Amino acid sequence: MDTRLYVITGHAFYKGRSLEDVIAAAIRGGADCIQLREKDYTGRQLLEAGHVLRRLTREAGVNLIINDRIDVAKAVDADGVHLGQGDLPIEVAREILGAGKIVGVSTHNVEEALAAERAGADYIGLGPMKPTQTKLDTDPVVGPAGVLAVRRAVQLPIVAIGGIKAEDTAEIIRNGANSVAVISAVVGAEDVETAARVIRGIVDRERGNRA
Ligand code: TZP
Ligand code: MG
Repeated sequence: MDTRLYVITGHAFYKGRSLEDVIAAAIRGGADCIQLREKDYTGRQLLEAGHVLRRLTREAGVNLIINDRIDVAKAVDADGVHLGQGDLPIEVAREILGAGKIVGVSTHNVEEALAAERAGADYIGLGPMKPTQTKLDTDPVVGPAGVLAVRRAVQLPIVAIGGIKAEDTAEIIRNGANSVAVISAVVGAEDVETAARVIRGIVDRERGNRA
């Protein structure tokens, strides 16, 4: 599951714009994976948003991942799910979703990264890179230095997350992350498309520079 700019939904940041407008702009700017994550949505609201995102992502040929909810992922025929440390285990998600689906896991250190790899995850989220107002219950900061340690330990694609802005991106990619995942820096931007394009450009440049 190679991705370069992984954009996660966050309706609180939309400034009155629609989900469809915000995510379509992010995709035009270079988002190549979209995750539906709305902690305060009902199942019904997630399903509705999931259908909108499935249409947009399918048209654009980008992956759609659903956070936490394997049932919603199955219902909208998403490309996969993203699981936290407390969510259902990877093998259960695979059993429910069937073959060929993407399963990502949130990790916060080398031990969790190794466990996710052993359990057969397709990629790991790693964070937070910085403190963030978007997820206040967040774990201790891993930081860009933590990416180096995890990169040495696992082969899996690393998607860095948490408080990432354009100016943080180069160091994170240089330290071995494949991709950055962002909420506020893209979906909360005045110009969503440009914000995505700037971050995507940095990822492309730094990955191109990688030995
Ligand atoms: N997981 C760890 S930090 C975070 C999540 C979902 C929030 C990321 O949001 P932002 O606005 O990019 O800091
Ligand atoms: Mg979760």
